[in-house]
Amino acid sequence: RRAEAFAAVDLGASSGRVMVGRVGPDTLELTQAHRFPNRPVLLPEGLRWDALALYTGVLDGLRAAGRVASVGIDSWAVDYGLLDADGNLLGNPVHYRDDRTRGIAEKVRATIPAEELYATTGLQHAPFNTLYQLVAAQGTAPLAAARRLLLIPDLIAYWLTGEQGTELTNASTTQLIDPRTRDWARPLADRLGVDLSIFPALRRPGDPAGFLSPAVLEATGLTGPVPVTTVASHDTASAVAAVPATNGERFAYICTGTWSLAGLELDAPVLTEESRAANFTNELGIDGTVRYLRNIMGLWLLQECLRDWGDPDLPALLREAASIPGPHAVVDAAHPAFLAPGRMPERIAEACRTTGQQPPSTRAGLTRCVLDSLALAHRRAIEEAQRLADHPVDVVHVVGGGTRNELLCQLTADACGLPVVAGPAEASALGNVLVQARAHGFVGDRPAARQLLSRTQSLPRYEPRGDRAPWDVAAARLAV
Ligand code: ADP
Ligand code: LRH
Repeated sequence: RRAEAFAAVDLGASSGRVMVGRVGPDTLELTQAHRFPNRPVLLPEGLRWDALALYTGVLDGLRAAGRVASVGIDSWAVDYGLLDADGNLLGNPVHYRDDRTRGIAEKVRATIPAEELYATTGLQHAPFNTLYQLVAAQGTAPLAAARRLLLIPDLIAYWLTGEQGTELTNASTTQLIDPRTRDWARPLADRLGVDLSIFPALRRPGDPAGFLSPAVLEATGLTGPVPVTTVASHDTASAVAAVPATNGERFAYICTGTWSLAGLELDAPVLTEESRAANFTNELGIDGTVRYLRNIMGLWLLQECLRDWGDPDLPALLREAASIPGPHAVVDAAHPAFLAPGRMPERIAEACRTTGQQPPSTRAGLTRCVLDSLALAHRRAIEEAQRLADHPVDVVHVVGGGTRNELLCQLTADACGLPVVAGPAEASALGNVLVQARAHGFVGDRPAARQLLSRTQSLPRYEPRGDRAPWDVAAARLAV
């Protein structure tokens, strides 16, 4: 068959993009139709997503994309919009970095102990899990008026098609799904007073999700019918679907962007007490897989430093950072203390002092501290995941925007003592495209899709340098 074009709407925490993927038997080409910033807004009521600006970006992108066989949508996890009885959006979706969930996890644990929560949902303990957001919202006017809750990609799909659903991989980040049954954890929701009937029916990657509405066709200049296909709508699930592992390879992955999500693709969840204590999450992937991973603060740390410094030239800063020998000062890059925005250089310096380390005195030094800290957190997550899941690996696939940071890739290889294969940078968009292409018969199963990726994408390889002793020393400085 000849190649066909698919549009991937991929909304990340720092930018949204509409990409066009052309897929054929030996073809996988991705081009950017439109990229737009995703700028959260701090209102008096709290930190909010600008859902209308994102939707406008999506429409502009679809117009620029032109004729495609289908459209798929993925975005960051856990957040949602509420609809009233008429299907209208109730307020601006709350940002997962908003502090409304402070103290809520403790409240939830008074009803359901942490051990039981983990054994039932397999989810990491993160303050922003949808469950905690919903408990925090209990008794508020928007939730009382809401008849529907749509996760962000499902909200965009609803606006494009008029049809509603809840996509499973993203639903698995709500802390309301049982990863063994891959269905709602109903008794748990009942005990916490969370009404699951607010969620529309579950859909799975590959399921049809309606057609662009006449109004959307007119706004984008497209000619219908244009189907929307359900993809792995959690951006990290789409990114893992696009890890270019070759057949039989024993691999770990790191999805690097605003976050670093580091872990393994497994056949079954790991729900042990040890896994809970290590704060690994069991989110769902395509084809019945489990994404067993740890959330690490990621390049958010660097983004926030750059913002504080008035956005200096990144390539120059990275060149300077690369010339500094390391690792010296490091911080715990998985620590939730770094979740909120603001004052990042100072907060990192404080964290250095708290662990008895001299904070770097220059911007390049602080940049190096962030990247060394990320490399160390990557190594720790990958080592612990292998042990907790009894699943050894020989190679680390790094995907996402962070692969454009060569220093981060090299430091990750050095710290892990394993080769790093870097790319694709637009993994979420490619995973989105590949799931659509598969649903429409243009690509085979998961191994075939991965073979296609490894044949067609440019994938630089980083061999580990030096010995790991300095990394052990740096890690010891963080051990409590
Ligand atoms: P998200 O999907 O979370 O919005 P991306 O996958 O787009 O994030 O990755 C964004 C990150 O990629 C930025 O924070 C930046 O650190 C990094 N990045 C992007 N381009 C470059 C580049 N040319 N050099 C170094 N880093 C880059
Ligand atoms: C990355 C991501 C991650 C979630 C976070 C809220 O974009 O989806 O997997 O934990 O956002």
